[in-house]
Amino acid sequence: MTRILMISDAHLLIHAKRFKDGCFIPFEGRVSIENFRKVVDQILTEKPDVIIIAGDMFDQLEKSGDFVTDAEAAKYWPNIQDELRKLINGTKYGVYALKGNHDSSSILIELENSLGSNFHFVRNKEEKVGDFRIYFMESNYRRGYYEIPEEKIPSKGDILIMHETLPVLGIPGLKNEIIRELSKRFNFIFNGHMHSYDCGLFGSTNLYSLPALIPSHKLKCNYMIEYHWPGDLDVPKKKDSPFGYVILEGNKTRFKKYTPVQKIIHVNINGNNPNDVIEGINEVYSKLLENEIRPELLWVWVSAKGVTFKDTIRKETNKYQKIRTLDIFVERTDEPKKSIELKGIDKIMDINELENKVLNSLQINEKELAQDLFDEIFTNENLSKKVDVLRIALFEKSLQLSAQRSGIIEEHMNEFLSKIKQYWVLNKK
Ligand SMILES: [Mn+2]
Repeated sequence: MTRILMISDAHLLIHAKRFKDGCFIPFEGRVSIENFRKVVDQILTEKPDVIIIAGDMFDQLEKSGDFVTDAEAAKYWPNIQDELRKLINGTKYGVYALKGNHDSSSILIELENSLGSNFHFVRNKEEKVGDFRIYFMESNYRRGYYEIPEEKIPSKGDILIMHETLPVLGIPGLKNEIIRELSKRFNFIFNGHMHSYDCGLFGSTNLYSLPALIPSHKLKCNYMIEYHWPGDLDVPKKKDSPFGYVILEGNKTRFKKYTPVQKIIHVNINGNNPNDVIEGINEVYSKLLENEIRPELLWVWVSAKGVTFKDTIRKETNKYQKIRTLDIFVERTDEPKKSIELKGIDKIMDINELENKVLNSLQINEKELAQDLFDEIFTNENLSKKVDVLRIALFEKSLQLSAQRSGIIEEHMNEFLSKIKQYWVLNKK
């Protein structure tokens, strides 16, 4: 019986972009490699016949849409390739890799060239591996698009490996008809991209969602410890590791856990105003420091209610340099924030008013990006200064710069700026 082991979404190279200098590997990158090494050792004890990568193993895609430079990624390659070689040598049929939406083909081609004939980069193709016929469907994922073109829907086989968005937790994803059709055509479907293990979704008992192999920059509900503020900080909510891989043998599947080196923490602050949130952050972070001997291994994602700007929180978390705060989410409330106002114009316009006006005038797909821009530009610090012509010009310039970084095309940016301009002029008179 062929024993297949599936891994997915390690996002190994994502920390490469953080520091663009020389041969310095940031701490986060080193921890990822350490995790990868540990999980590879664990995988080898399972004695799989073949290892399948279901996408986003390497991840060279930056938020801007650019790829991490090869020079940056190069620092990681010797380590990553060593581990991949171990996997290849520990199996009968080697490693098969599917490209995820964060992977670049050039990397997978290069791996195929350097690792030899037992590393297979497969695209929209069926392979016979041991007892199984396995179809590898390359990711059709695009933001806001959840179809699979007719000609790309594979015909039939034992196993389908794919990397698509599934419609879980209220987020949009692959259409139910497509899921049903695929689950009729294959005995097993294993899907990457979702970062969490699940089976039998949408009534398709043969559909499996693969876990993320190790933690990366994306939390996607994969925390292991959760703090709630206000709440009893001595008893945070704890969960088993959600990371790991899946083994298929005969018609039996098993999810095997991997316990990462670092602690993945979700801090949930529920405040009524910025002062509350600041207090909450400091209480939770002090508790974290108090309880941990190696605070650098605390990887924290913060979600907060009661502030408009991430920067308010970032300022506090920055005081705890040892703790790694990976990302901050701010839950928006629609109530106007009286404390934050645009000064220097006759009628003081509330920031929420401006933001709502601008956002409402944009297309849905531009809204999210515009919201990011607002987060970045409208910090408390920026707003406390008087708005004058020069400041408006600076504001426009910063918007343009962040737009470039966020991959917004110039035409859209200009349209966006002209919309904002109306409001400045309107309110100056
Ligand atoms: Mn993905």
